[in-house]
Amino acid sequence: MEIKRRRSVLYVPGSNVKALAKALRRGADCLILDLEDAVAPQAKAAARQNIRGFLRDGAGGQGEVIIRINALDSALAEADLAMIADAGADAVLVPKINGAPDIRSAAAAMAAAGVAGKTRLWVMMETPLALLEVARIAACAGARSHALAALVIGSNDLYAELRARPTPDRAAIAGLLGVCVAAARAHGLDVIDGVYNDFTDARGFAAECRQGADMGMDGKSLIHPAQIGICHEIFSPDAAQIRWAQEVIAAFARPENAAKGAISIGGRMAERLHLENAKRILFLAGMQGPQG
Ligand code: 1VU
Repeated sequence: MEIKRRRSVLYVPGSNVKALAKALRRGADCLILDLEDAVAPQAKAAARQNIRGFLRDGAGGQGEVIIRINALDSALAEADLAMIADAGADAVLVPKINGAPDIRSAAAAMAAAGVAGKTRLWVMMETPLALLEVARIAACAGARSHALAALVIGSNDLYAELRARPTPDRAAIAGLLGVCVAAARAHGLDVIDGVYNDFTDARGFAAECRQGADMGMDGKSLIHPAQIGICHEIFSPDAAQIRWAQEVIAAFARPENAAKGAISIGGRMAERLHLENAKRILFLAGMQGPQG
């Protein structure tokens, strides 16, 4: 399975030339250049041109660049995809999907527009229907071209559509987030937590990052560069996790453990199934290649 570092996923409005100009230098693992909600209707065409320029001149760094297009059933998506076909991107993020048929439609629209097959598909999980259908959506993973790679939680839309109230513990949506993580894990996808709107509230943001990381989220959607440092701190493996991973890998590599499925490490059981997680931890810590 491909492992990507996707701890921090920063939205940058395609219409904000100033923010785009410095976006790569901010240090986020991934950038989502937005053509949808962050861009006013009269600014869509200019935003496309800005992003085209960014992709041609600025991209190509270490992280992934993802373009969030307008909804597939809008009059805008075709032009968004035509621009991406021309300029290239690592992935296309499709909003407002409701079920597995939308995944197939999105991949077909990308192909029809001439978007390269290696361009991945990311989808927003932001409608009640999508949340109810997430197992079938995630099961669309595995396509050879325009492969589904990540689920991105759209918590602002979700709260609004559920008529739920946001609270610090996210009680209204926590169960749904857990199901998204399970669906992603079942089909080898990454899952990126939603945004925290108050970018001046570092303490509240850190608490929400911790909650997401504890749940199994691979990273967090960000709206402001000030959120990147805290996000990296919380979504990166800590010293104890790294030590555990090194011990698990070293222990299973010993000849006397070659035929064992479960061993004791410092009085705690480790099973072979922990090996993959241990390799992932070392990769995320920058201490090992993606293949282990
Ligand atoms: O110091 P500089 O002047 O060079 O730069 C400013 C500003 O341009 C930059 N900055 C950003 N750069 C990249 N990406 C960003 N998202 C971003 N935000 C700001 O940072 C420097 C300091 O900025 P600031 O503190 O003065 O903040 P502003 O008033 O400029 O901007 C605040 C908002 C909230 C408007 C801005 O951060 C923003 O537009 N964020 C992204 C909004 C967005 O993309 N919304 C849609 C995704 S959320 C969603 O749909 C839910 C799923």
